[in-house]
Amino acid sequence: MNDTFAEDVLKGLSSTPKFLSSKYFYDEKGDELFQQIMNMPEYYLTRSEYEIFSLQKGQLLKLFQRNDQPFRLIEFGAGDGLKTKVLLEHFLEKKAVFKYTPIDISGNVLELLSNDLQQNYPSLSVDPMEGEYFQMLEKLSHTDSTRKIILFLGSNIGNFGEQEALKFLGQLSTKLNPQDSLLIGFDLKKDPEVVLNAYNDHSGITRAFNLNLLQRINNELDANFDLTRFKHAPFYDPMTGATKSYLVSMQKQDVMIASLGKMICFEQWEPIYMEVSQKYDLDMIKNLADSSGFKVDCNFFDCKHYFVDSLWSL
Ligand code: AVJ
Repeated sequence: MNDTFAEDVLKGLSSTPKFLSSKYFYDEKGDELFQQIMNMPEYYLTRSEYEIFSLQKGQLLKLFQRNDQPFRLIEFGAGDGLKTKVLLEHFLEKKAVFKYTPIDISGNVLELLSNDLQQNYPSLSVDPMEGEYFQMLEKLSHTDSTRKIILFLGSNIGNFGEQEALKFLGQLSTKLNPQDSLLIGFDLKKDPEVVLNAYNDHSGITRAFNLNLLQRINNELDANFDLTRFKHAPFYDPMTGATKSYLVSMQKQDVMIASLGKMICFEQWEPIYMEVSQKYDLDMIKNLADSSGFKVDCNFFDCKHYFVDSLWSL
């Protein structure tokens, strides 16, 4: 586990241009900072999806249940499940027959979520799986033929960028049965100022979230990044919809990563590419579905049309 982290850091910081993978943001401190991000006034994504679920949970249940069939809700990367709870609560109230399977690579996250759900909804059947998404789907397919509804929410797909998203979804489509569906959350193109502010908040939480990855490298790989010498710089390109975050070295400097025995040299104003948060429009979404083996059944929007949860089938 730590080995891949070390390898990926070494690879990214030895490349031109330098990059780090946003999947490494989420150590304990990173989890905490992301919680804070979701509560910031600028970070509209969480609230938009929460609104979609609150106002359209009835319609979603109808589509998930079809002719009163049982189903299994499988959530990729569930986190604290705050938004999902809106659905779970409603489905229980309507006496729907379903199981909830959060999948996550962090056993810790899963245990917190499962305990919390059992406490709050004793009648809910929770069946968590710890591991990689596709491996766990594969495992399930041997033991269970119940209709699967995959939840991939919160614009998590945005971190893949367009090409990687295509690859991921193409693979996913081969792991599903004809009756299965995918509910996937996309952040939509909108006023560039609104997008940019979500990644450049006034309180500096997103800045801290990015810098925390350098701190993590200091902690886990015995490096000596001076966090005050890097500037958080996010950009939104309204044409491609890519929001990219960089940490830019404010001066020429050398950083030692002791456990790798590696010196990393920065020129003044040299960036480290940290994250992409891809924004979509409806044409891009339709193209993505078509070219990955899905079709779009139905789109669920919030009132402002900031965000869409798109229901796909094969
Ligand atoms: C968890 C990928 C949905 O890209 O909006 C939030 C992560 N990064 N602020 C996003 C994130 C900076 C977030 N996702």
